Amino acid sequence: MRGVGLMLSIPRLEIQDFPVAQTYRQDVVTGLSSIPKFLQPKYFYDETGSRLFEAICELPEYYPTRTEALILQTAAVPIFQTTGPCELVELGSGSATKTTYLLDALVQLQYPLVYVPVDVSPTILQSSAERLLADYPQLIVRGVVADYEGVWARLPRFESRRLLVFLGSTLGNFSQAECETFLAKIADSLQPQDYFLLGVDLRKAVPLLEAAYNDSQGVTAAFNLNLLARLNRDFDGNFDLTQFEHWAFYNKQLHQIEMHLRSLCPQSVYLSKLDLTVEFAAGETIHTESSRKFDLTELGGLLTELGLPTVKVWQDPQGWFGLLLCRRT
Ligand code: AVJ
Repeated sequence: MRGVGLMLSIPRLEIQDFPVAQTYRQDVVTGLSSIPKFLQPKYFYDETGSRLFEAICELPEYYPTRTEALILQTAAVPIFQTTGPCELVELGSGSATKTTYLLDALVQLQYPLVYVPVDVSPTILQSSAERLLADYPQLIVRGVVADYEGVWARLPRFESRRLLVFLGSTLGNFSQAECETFLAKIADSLQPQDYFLLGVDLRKAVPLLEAAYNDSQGVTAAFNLNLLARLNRDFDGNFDLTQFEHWAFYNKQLHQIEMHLRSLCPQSVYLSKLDLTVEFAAGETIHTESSRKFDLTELGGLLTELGLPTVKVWQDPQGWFGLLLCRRT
């Protein structure tokens, strides 16, 4: 037998499973039966889709990931000098590549390292956590498998203060109304004196925006079309991927990139496991994603209204991307 209880140790990794809403079937039926047709962007991220998204982040035309990383390098230490010691909760942590800038800052300031990644993919969560644990010997990870739709509001707390992080301009996938609801839920889930760190893509010259979603190597097109391959696989469908094309453009009125899949001919598609027939006219589209681009003043106003006033904002020198540190009042 070992000593008398003095060796008690805490496991460095725990992953908790919150049930993810099972609405995939219904969402597909609803979207493909609507006029105009649409599918929710969260369904891009099967294994191939997640891999293609990582490839998008490395594209020369896709500036957001690299620009946000650059900002984080400068901002990380000042962020924690503002917040003081706190636990780090990240929504949609994914590969957690950018998280290392934040963890490095915690190390540098000699603060405790408690990281709570929240992601829908248990495999990505597990592998990114293991990599971080190997790189940061003082780190404790309490991962949660969940989607963004509210379960994270009930996360157990490990430190008295929390920094909730939502990076990569994922907020841009929400409509204005959804965005307000989501941010209100975030404000609601935080306690006074907690902090919220938000990374958002900003409005800029249209050619730059459109190039980021129409890359010359066709990776974004493959990412978009993969959604049809996924539906074929999951619902035994017969989408002919050569009869659809990727279409992305900037909608100036709504300040958003829109991605669609456009039918090249009149055609009929059958998804056997849904017993669903979908008719397409030539040129008809499925709207697969909106990626809104933000105005910092406008967004700051909304955050303040919701009880999350901005305490500091960082941007890259070109003003392409913004990082907002907000404090729960
Ligand atoms: C992960 C939603 C921020 O909107 O730029 C990249 C997804 N889609 N290229 C974005 C995406 C096409 C990305 N977000």
